[in-house]
Amino acid sequence: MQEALELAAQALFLSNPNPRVGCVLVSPAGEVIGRGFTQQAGGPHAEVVALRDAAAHGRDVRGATAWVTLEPCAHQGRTGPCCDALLAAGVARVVASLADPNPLVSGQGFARLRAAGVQVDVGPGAQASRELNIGFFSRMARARPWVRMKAAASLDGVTALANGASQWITSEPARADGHAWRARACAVLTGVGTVLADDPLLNVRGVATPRQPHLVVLDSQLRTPAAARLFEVPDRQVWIYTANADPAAAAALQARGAAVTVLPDASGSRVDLAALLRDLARREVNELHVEAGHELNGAFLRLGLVDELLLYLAPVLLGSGARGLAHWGPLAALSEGERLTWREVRQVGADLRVLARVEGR
Ligand code: AOF
Ligand code: ZN
Repeated sequence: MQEALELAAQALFLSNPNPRVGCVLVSPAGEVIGRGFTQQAGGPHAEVVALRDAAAHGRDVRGATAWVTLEPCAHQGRTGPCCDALLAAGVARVVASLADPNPLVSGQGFARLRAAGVQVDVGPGAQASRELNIGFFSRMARARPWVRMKAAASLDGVTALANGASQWITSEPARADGHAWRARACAVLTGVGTVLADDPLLNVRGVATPRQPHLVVLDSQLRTPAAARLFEVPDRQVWIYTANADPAAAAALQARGAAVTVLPDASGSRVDLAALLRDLARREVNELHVEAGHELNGAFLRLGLVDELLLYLAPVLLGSGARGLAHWGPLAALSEGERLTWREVRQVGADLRVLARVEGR
């Protein structure tokens, strides 16, 4: 199962919005006879890739055990059911890390295999498989993406000077690492303030990836310039969410290829962030990578919509009068703070990378 998990990790940038799944086929004699991991959406699943691998080498799969990091699917989606492929090949036993949370599949894959006389065992590698697919599980179980907020700050938590200057607080290795985190996300999200201030591309650069994450821009008044550079990135969609229902304002952005969605909150002047996350789940966003300024970061935190923080801390102090990571106070008591648990702290180049998860997620 360890090898199946390593295969699954190879689908990290590839299989979105499909879960990252790995499969190892082992003969009755104990030899590995096929390996596979999930391909691009619409392409074959891990089990089918492993079966094809075995067939390509002329290896007999009858009586084999399939070690797979997720329940084999039983439904007809973009591809045919993996259960049927495993049964047709004569697999005798399936060991799966955990059940597929997709309601189209959940439990039915195991049931179909057992009904056909296949021995099914569930559990090994469950935690690692779930972590690898944290966004997929979030979308299936909560109907919203896993929200990872990325920021770069000084050691004293400053993300920009009072005059807005923020490029570049952290060093090149930390920025490159940030691109790898973008690459695994289904979508990157930012605010119109960042678009106007930096004219960013917000795509993946310097990391080999077969696909680009889509881009979400929160723009309550539709101030995104039609000439913004973000429209020049090929092979991704741009989704603009707004509270401005003026069709003429939307038309110029639609002409640049963006999809414009009007989703006001109760005040009517801002985007409803909870509804936004529901809509992104509908668009099959598993992991949402938020790279925004302190206002939008604060709005997400205030509403309890952040799951995880990815923070790069540079060895510099930038002092007061500067902007923090998120603007969402002032709090009346320490107990009102958002509590986190450390996931990982490591050095990346000259900077520290801190992964912290909101308590209870
Ligand atoms: C598997 N093995 O490697 C993966 C599975 O539209 P489709 O046909 O590609 O099906 C997508 C669904 O299949 C996805 O939502 C999830 O439930 C399951 N993913 N299943 O047997 C795999 N990636
Ligand atoms: Zn499948």
